[in-house]
Amino acid sequence: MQMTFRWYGEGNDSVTLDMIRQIPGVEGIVWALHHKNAGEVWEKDEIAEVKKSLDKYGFNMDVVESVNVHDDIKIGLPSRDMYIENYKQTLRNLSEFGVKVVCYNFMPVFDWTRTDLFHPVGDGSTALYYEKNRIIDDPEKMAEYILEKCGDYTMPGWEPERMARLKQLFEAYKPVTKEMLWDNLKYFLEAIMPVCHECGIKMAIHPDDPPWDIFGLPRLLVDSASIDRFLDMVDDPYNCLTLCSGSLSADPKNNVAEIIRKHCDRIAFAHVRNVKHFENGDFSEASHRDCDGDTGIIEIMKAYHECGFDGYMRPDHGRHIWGEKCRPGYGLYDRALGIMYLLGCWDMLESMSK
Ligand code: CS2
Ligand code: MN
Repeated sequence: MQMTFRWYGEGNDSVTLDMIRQIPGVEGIVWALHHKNAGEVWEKDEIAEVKKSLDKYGFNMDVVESVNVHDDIKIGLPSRDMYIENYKQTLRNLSEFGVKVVCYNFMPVFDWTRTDLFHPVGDGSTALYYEKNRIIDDPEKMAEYILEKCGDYTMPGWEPERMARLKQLFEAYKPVTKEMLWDNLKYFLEAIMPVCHECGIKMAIHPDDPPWDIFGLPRLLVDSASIDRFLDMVDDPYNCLTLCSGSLSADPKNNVAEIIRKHCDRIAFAHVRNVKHFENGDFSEASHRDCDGDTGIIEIMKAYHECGFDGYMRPDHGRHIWGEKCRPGYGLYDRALGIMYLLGCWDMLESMSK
C-alpha cells in the first residue's frame, strides 16, 4: 500500500507541500489541474509544472483526482466522441509523466453533495454533514449555499461556471434514464480502454456520494450489486475502482470490507473515511478512528491487508479542527491524524503477520 495525500496545487490550497512533507509515510500527492474544464486536454507543459513542484519534495504524482468527464459524454450527445478523443490525449500526456491511476466519477451534474459543510460535531470541531430532508429543496439554492460556504475555494464538481448553467444542465439530463447512463459509461470506457493499456493507466471510478439518486438525477455506483455490474460490464484489469469507504457507507446497508474482499484486484485507489449515521437517515463525517463512526475502519484495513493490497490509499475528508481555515473536508490536521491512524492499523497488521 502506498499512502498519498490530496493537494489542490500551489496557491489553491491552504495546505502546502512543506506541511505535507512532515506527515509520516506520505509517498505521493494526489493532484489535478483544477483550472481545467471537463473536456479540455491537459497539456504537457502544465503537467510538467506540477511535476517540478512535487519533485522538489520527492513526492510521486502517480495518482490524478480527477480528470473530470464532460457532461456530453454522460448524457450521450454526439459531441461525446470529440470529448473522448480529448480524454485519450490527456491520458497519453499524463502517462509521459508516469501517472498510473486516474480517478474520475460518472455522477450527473454534481460531484459529492452535502447540506452543511461546517456542521458542529459537539467538541468544537466541524464536519461535512448530510441532512436528508434538506435535499428535496431546490438544487439551485443548494448550489448557492455550497458556493457561498466555500469562499475562495472551488469544490470539485461545484465550479461556479457549471453552477451558473444549472438549469440547462438539468434540462440536458432530463431524457437520461439510469440505463442510458450505464450505456454511456460503457461507451466511454470501451472507447478509452485501448489507450489505458497502451499507457499503463488504470481508470478508477469513484462511487456516487451519497449512494442514492438525488434531485431526480440517476446515480449508478451505489452498492455492492452495482459495483459487480460495473466491473463485469467492462471486464478489463484497467477498468478499476476508487473504493471510497465514506461514500459507500453513507448507506448503512453497504459493507465496504466485504466489497474489498471481493474485488481487491480491481481497486486501484482506496479512499478511507468514516461516517456516523443517525436514525433519521442523516449522516455526519467523523474522525478516522473506528469507534467514532459506523464505517468499520479497522475491518476495512484488515481486508486491504489480507488481500495484499498494493495500490494507493489516502485519507478522504477530514473534520475541521483546532480552528483551521481550509477548504471543506480538506484541511491539514484531521487528515494528518487520519493518516497516522491508518498507518498505525497497517503497521500493526504487518507486524502481526510476520
Ligand atoms: C472526493 C470526490 O472529495 C471527495 O469526496 O472523493 O470529490 C472525488 O474527487 C470525485 O468524485 C472523483 O471524481
Ligand atoms: Mn472519496
